[in-house]
Amino acid sequence: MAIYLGLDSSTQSVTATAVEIDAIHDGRRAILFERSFRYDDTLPHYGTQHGVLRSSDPRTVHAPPRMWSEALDRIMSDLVREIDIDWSRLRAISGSAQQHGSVYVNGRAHQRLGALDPSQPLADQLQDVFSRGTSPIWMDSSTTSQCAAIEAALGGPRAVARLTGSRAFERFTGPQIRKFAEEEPDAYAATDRVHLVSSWLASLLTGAHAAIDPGDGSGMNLMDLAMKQWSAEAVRATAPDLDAKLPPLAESWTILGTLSAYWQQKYGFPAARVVAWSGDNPCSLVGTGLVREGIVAISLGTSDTIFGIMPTPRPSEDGTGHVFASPTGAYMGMSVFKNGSLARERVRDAYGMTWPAFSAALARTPAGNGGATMLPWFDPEITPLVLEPGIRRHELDAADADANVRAVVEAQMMSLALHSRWMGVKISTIYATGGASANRDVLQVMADVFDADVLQLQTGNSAALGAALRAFHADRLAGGHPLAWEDVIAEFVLPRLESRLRPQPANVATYQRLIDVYAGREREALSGA
Ligand code: XUL
Repeated sequence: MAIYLGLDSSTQSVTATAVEIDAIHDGRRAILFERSFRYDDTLPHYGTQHGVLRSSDPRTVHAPPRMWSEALDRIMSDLVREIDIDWSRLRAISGSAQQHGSVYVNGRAHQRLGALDPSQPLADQLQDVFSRGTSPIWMDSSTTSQCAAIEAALGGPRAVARLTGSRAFERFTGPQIRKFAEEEPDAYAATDRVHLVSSWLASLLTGAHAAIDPGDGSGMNLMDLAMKQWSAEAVRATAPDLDAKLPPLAESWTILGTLSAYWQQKYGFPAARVVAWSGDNPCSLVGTGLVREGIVAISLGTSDTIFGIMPTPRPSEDGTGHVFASPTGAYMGMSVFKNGSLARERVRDAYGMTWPAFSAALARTPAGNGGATMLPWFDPEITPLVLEPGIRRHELDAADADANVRAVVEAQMMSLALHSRWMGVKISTIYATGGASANRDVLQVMADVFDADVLQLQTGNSAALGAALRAFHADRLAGGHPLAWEDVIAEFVLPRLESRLRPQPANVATYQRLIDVYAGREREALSGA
């Protein structure tokens, strides 16, 4: 029985999911365990709130790369100490990480990665390798001028979208690198390698600078999406000498190496294969089983995302969405919303509610909220682009707790529906994942707004499961026994049929009217009227 491990380094927490597979007879398949901790709770010395460091400017959001590194060390140590299984059966490990965040390291990193001392904590050995102490993450929207400069150099937003899969977005790594090079040229010059969170953590596991996979590479505005290679033009338009600082790109199923001596000697892990890491959304595509076109998934996490597979890339003409390479070898379409779980939490906390009370408020209020709506831009928003945060209420009494709960959820669902129209897919079934997908009152609003059936999956953490399944896929391929993706995911990502929520016709009719009202109010707010 082989064990495959998937790690997910997300905005607020780190998760490990292991699956067990009878590889010889293709028999037993089971999710062995899922384990998680929040950075704020377990690593409080980094001073993060919800996993991030904010500044007085709401557009700037960073996180400490040493914290992500220490979290990796910590979860690996938790696994061997607290989970009583025979770890010598671990065959391969892969990972998922929040997308776009960049890790800047100097020339010392190369040697240090290859000589990590098992008698010392990992984080202590990384004190002097970061050429930028904190990393901008996907919640950062401080690079509008850099986006404009890159788009101007490459022929405009549509040209950038056709080349890289997305127009220049504030959180994407290229604009972020450009800002660093402009504002801190010396520190940029001292940077030997610019990693993504995913490739940095993979480097720590193998003990050598790891490649970036095309799935996560698509979130940089630097990769030629059709070729899955760095675009020389985009790299040149971004920052000086960047070509020498980028890790290579390698297919998502590449075996990067094996767990280095540090992990073997310190924790007794075997020399398991380390498979290229990817972004959390590309991993979730696998972990929700969307390996063929037709179904979409909605992940309700720190960010809310909607995504589905695309056999060939069709970039969003209106500039809202993204096309990413999928770790299955195809492509994926996606739209991303920053005001996800933290916005739901803000409303819950503003009215002193628990989650059950939040659900009860949803259950006792009518679909459509009597026409009351909220534009839920607690933080600057990605989709649609809102740089000045602020919530806006229409016909909504701020003192009415129940109506505000319904308003935030309806706004999120209507925005997901409006801003995924560019994908041109008639959505009839949605797989729901992410923390808030456990809330069936929220999912009923989703079903009614989209006029689609909504199904829950066996696990809420599809990113970590997707990483574990990618490790399985790559291990079989490397061993000369490739499996079709349907066979990789079989039994692991079955939607729970008993969980099916169906749209209620009367509510669907209500939302078909309200979504136009919502779109109008959104347009008005965006035009500053
Ligand atoms: C994707 C995005 C977010 C992060 C969150 O483009 O910005 O979904 O990946 O982890």
